Amino acid sequence: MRTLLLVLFSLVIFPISWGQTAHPGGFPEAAGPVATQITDLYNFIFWITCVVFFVVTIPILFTIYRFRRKKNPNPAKFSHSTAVELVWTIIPALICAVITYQSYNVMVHLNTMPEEGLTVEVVGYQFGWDFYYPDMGESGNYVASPEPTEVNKKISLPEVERYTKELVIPVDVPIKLHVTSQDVIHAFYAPELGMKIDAMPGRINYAWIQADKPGTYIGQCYELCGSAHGEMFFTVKAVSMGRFVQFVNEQRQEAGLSVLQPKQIIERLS
Ligand SMILES: [Cu+2]
Repeated sequence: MRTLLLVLFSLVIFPISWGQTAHPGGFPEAAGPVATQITDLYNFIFWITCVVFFVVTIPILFTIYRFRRKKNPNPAKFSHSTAVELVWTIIPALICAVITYQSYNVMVHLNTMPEEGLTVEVVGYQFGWDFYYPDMGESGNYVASPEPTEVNKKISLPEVERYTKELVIPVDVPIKLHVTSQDVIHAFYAPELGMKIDAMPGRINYAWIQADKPGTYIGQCYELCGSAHGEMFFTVKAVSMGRFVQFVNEQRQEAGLSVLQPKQIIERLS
């Protein structure tokens, strides 16, 4: 009996302590609404499965103990119970319906591109990323992320200095990603922002992200695409609107375009 209690106790403690860690379920801290919705949905389903686990396991263990052969040499011979069978069909069906409803809502939200926001064209290639801002340039004259000049300390190793291209975005603005590839299939993956989408040659995939607070978020290719796939990092840098305006104007000057007023840049975020 003491062993049984110990087993039950550890079964209870494990998921609770796991759920209370800094990164519940192993997810990185959500940095925007897309990631928050995914993490919340995951945790919601996780706790439902915990409850189901105990509701099923405890009666089974109790039954094994209570109706063991030693204490019950003459077993009951009945079979079937319409009431019980109805209960264990209807309740799981309801649980599945609730999970489906929640998942569907999140999926619709994630797959509906916002009307307003900043459009960014993401192009993957062997082995790196290009980020273009079509609305911030003039016809045929794109504004793009510059070549990296500084070592990315977050992902550098003592023996490897890594340079990553930065996708600079303003905070609290939905970013509409048009994702494609120049050569083979890659995948745009930014875990803290909750987005992973394939970059396919000859096709544009749509997705959106948003950052709630300024910060630097690591992204990487998530499709085995060749020899340097593991080095195909990028950085999403979320900055204040003031800093974003500055960035756009720097890149416009680089492209030989005129400087825009902050108001003009904000008007273009639609
Ligand atoms: Cu790749």
